[in-house]
Amino acid sequence: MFVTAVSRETQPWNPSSVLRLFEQPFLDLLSQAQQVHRAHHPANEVQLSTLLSIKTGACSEDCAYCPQSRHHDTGLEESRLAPLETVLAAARAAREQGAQRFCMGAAWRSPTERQLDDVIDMVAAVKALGMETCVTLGMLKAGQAERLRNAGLDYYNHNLDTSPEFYGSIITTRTYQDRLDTLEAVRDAGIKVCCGGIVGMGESRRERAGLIAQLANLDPYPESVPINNLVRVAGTPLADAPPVDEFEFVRTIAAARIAMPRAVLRLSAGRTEMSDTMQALCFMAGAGSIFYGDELLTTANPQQEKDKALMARLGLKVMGGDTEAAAEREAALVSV
Ligand code: SAM
Ligand code: DTB
Ligand code: SF4
Repeated sequence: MFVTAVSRETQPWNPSSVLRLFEQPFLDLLSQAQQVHRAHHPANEVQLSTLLSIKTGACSEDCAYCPQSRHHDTGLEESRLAPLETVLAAARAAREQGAQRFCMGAAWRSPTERQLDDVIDMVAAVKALGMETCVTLGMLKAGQAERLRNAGLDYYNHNLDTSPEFYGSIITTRTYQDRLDTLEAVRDAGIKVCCGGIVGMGESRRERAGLIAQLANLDPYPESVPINNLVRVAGTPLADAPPVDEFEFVRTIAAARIAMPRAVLRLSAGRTEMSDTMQALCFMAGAGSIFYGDELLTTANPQQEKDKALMARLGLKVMGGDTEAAAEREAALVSV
C-alpha cells in the first residue's frame, strides 16, 4: 500500500515515518517518488554542477570517510589555496562544457577572514561569468556568511553527513550541533542551502532514515540535497566498508524525494562505480542533478563524454537558467 506523500509544509517527518517509506515494496516506492518528482520538477531534466578543489588536503578534521583529513594517511598531496586565475580558467572550461553551476571546495575546518577574502574574489569572478556559484569551506560564522552573500554566492554546501545517532562514530572533531549552527548562519544570510549526506558508511537503514528526517525538518529544508555513495579511499578508516546494496541506495533517494518534494536531489559521489542502469533508477527515484566533470574534489567522477552519452541515451536535458544560457549548454552537450 502507498504511504501518502506529505511535505514539510503539512507534517514534520521523523525517523519512523521515513523508515516506513523505505519499507514499501521497491516498485511502489519508486513509482510514488517519480510522481512527487514530476509534480514539483520538470521531467527528464538534470542540473549540472562542476566541482573544483581550491585547497586540498591536510585538513584538521577527522571525518572517517575523507581522503583529505590529516588524521588519515591517504598519500594525498597537500596544496595551497589556488590562485584566482586557475579557478577562473576551470570555471570557464566548465561553462564551455555545459555546466550551470561552479562549486569550489576547501579542506578547512573553517575559513579565516584572510582566506575568506580570497574566496570572495573567486565567487565574484565566477559569478561574473554568468554561472551560479557554490562553495564548501567548513564551518561559518554569521558575519562570514553575509560577506559571501554580498559577493554573489548562490549556494553554500555543508552536509549533515548522517543521522545524529551515527555521527559520533564518523567524526569526533566537531559536533552535529556545530553543523546545524553553520546551516543556520547560511540560511539567515539569505544564501541557498546545499546539504545532504553519505550512504554506505556502515549505518543502518533507520540511520539513513534519520538523516533524511533531519534534512526534511530543517525549516525550510535545503534547496539542494547531495546524496553521496561513499567513495572508499585507501588509508581512510572506511576503506573497507561493505558497499551498500544498490536498491537500498535507490530507496534512499526515493525517500528523500518524497520527504523534500521541492529540493533538487544531487546524485553525487560514487557514480564511477554505478552502471548506467543504476543511475537511470536514481533519476527515476527523483535525482535531478549530478556533478559533471572528470574529478570530484580529489577522487574520480565519470568522464564528461560518458555523462553526455548517458544523458543522450536516457533523453535527459540540461536543467535551468535562462533560455539563452540553457541553449548554449545544450549546444555544448550535443557533441556526443
Ligand atoms: N571541509 C568542508 C566540509 O567538510 O564541510 C568541505 C569539503 S567536504 C570534502 C564536502 C563533503 O564531501 C563532505 O561533507 C562529505 O559529505 C563529502 N565527502 C567527502 N569525502 C567523501 C567520500 N570519500 N565519499 C563520499 N562523500 C565524501
Ligand atoms: C558533496 O556532498 N559531495 C561533493 C561536494 N558536496 C563538495 C564532494 C564529494 C567528495 C568525494 C571525495 C573526493 O573527491 O575527495
Ligand atoms: Fe576536512 Fe571536510 Fe574532509 Fe572533514 S570532509 S576532513 S572537514 S575536508
